[in-house]
Amino acid sequence: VPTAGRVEFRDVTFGYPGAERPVLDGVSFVAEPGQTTAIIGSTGAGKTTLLSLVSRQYDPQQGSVAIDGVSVSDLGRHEMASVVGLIPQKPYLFSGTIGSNLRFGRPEATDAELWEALRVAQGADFVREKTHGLDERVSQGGTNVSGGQRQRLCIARALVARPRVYLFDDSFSALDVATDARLREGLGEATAGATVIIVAQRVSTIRSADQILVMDGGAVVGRGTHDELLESNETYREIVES
Ligand code: DCP
Ligand code: MG
Repeated sequence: VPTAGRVEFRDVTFGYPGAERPVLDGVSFVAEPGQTTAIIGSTGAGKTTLLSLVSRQYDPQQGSVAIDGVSVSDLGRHEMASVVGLIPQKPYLFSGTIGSNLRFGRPEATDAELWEALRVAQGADFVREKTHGLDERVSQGGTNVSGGQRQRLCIARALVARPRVYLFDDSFSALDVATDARLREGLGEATAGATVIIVAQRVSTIRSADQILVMDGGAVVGRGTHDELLESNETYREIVES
């Protein structure tokens, strides 16, 4: 399996425009290809903000964010879409069909590839039940797709694009434990070789991660495996026990 997508943060400081205090303060870490890096931390800790710097919705005021040694600020918008696949905390659809949503990152994808991505994302059944299948129309504010279904479509959309880096922002918390486990098992295969970063709340979602980053107040206050952090990190123990 070819591997690529090494993400490196070097001493990154970032504050939202107009805000007094930085939201991220001196964040450094490496997320390796072929591995899963999980990020855990209380609400407002800066997890979504961190991911938004990888996908370059914002640029840091200090420090650098690089993918495979290239600063993300040197990647164009179009290039970015094929390098980074973000599954946002609030998943969104574009007005169009289910198929056009799934093909967003790779217009030439075949129907078979879309169905395979849907299968992995645990979304094939509900799409099959739609009268028009992949040609079913959806709209941004549409009600014919539930929140959970929307999330699965966003996961499938990212898989179709085959990026080097996958960013899952709290994509699994709303799923029941069995679906969560099944989905992540399939994802393990589908994303093999890529860099996977998962923001999560459930310990069951992150305990098998190769590396866990513990965030608190905009800083990384711990890193290690589940067992290492249980042993050494008070903040992690508090999160796990809550
Ligand atoms: N923030 C802001 N402006 C934005 C987004 C966030 O000022 N457009 C602030 C709110 C928080 C801090 O930045 O104080 C970090 O927000 P994040 O969304 O990054 O926090 P998390 O993703 O960790 O929180 P949650 O677990 O609730 O998703
Ligand atoms: Mg968030």
